[in-house]
Amino acid sequence: MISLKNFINGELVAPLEGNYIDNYNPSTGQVYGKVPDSTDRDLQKAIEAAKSAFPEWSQMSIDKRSRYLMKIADLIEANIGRLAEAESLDNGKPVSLARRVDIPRAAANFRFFAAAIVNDSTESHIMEGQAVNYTRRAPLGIVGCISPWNLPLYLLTWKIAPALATGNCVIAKPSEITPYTAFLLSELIIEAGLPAGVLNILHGRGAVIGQSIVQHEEVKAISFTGGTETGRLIGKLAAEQFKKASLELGGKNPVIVFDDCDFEEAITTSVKSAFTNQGEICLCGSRIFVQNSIFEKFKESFVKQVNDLTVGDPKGDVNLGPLVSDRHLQKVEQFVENGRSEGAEILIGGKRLDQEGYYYLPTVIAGLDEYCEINQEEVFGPVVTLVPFEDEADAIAKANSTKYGLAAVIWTNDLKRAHRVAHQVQAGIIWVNCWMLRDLRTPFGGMKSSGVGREGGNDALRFFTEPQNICIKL
Ligand code: TXE
Repeated sequence: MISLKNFINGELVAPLEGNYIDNYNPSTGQVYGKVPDSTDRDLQKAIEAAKSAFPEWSQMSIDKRSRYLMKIADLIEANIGRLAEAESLDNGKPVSLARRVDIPRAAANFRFFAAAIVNDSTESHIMEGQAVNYTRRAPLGIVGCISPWNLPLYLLTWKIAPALATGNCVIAKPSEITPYTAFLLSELIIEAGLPAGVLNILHGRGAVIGQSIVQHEEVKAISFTGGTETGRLIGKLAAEQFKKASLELGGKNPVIVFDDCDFEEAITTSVKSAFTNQGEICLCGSRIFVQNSIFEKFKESFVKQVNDLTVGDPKGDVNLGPLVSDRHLQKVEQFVENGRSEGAEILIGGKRLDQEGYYYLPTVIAGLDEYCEINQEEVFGPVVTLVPFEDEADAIAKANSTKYGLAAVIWTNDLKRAHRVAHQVQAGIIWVNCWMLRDLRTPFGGMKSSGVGREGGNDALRFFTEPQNICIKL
């Protein structure tokens, strides 16, 4: 049994009330570990530690702060294998995917923001003959970083790294469903010699310790990634205290396939964009709109490729592992059942794997319009729908028909059309003829109910600092 600890003031400590939550292995459905069920008492300790660490950390030279982050990146890279196995054990994703994507990206996050802060600059505005204004960007103080279970270390570090780089002290709360890599990160942070109290990691339930972090008056900003309803609540609670909040929420991303696209590439990439990480990525393309003229051909080729995907033990050579939890499996299953009663044609999948663990087969659905539940709500699993469209205007209307607006993919070789459509699709991130190509300097985040705020390079540096204008009379 693996028993995790909180990371407070540079030390790994048990929760003060002594309570734990069970941690399940999704590939067996068995409990494999215990997660601290932290309370306000633990939070108070973390706040005190962060408060006393802040003066030194915030005034440290940027170069020195950057070196700490670089060191953490190096240690993550040196432990890729161990971290990838831990991430798979918690989340169910194939170990190979965690090794290739999640863990290297966590290291890249630290490295990116270590470099970004060294290269950052602030503005000055000159009033000729009268005055010079310059902008100072001050860290906020103590900030809260709350992350979800789908890309556990990758998303946690995407928040922690810019917060630390800009001189803040952090109280982080990973998802209680996938806490193991955050715990291993705290061990690496000790090895990196980060000053005590600069980063504190509290484990536990969202509605308990997560909400306490959001509401604590010493916490000046919240960076959150998770479900839209949780984000709505956090946004409200933060607003009551005039706290900054960056909310990265759900998506129901359209993939628009025009008949002039590179057909094979569109198929192969659309299979990836639908089923990578069991479809549990906010950027997954879960609604595929295909132009009428190629709909039948696309359907046939797509299903054929999905049929080749392997599902099974995430330690093996598989494309998909189990879903993250029993609760999530039931939720995905319910969406498909509701779809069936709305007249869905299940082209492939549509059921669990008949074995222990939370496995669900990659599922392709046709025969439903854009307004049915499964095309409106975030399923967040290995379920994709195929819907035909007539022309450009029809594709855009269908793509924009949900409350979400995170990402979209457009497949076409017509340059003008690509721009035209991209400018009309309501999504914060648009990929043309590709998916998931990420440049960490670019704005990252969604429109509509997919959230507020952007977490790309400069946006993150701005979020975690407060501008102060200093005007000097000449
Ligand atoms: O996420 P929650 P859940 C979507 C996806 C999924 C749904 C619900 O559709 O099915 O959200 O997932 C913490 N105050 N996404 O319920 O609850 C929680 O402990 C403060 C999309 O697992 O939003 C965890 O650390 N914190 C998504 C984090 O919030 C609270 C990724 C996310 O959990 C809290 C994951 C509270 N009141 C799910 N309640 C994406 N955008 O990538 C919970 N938390």
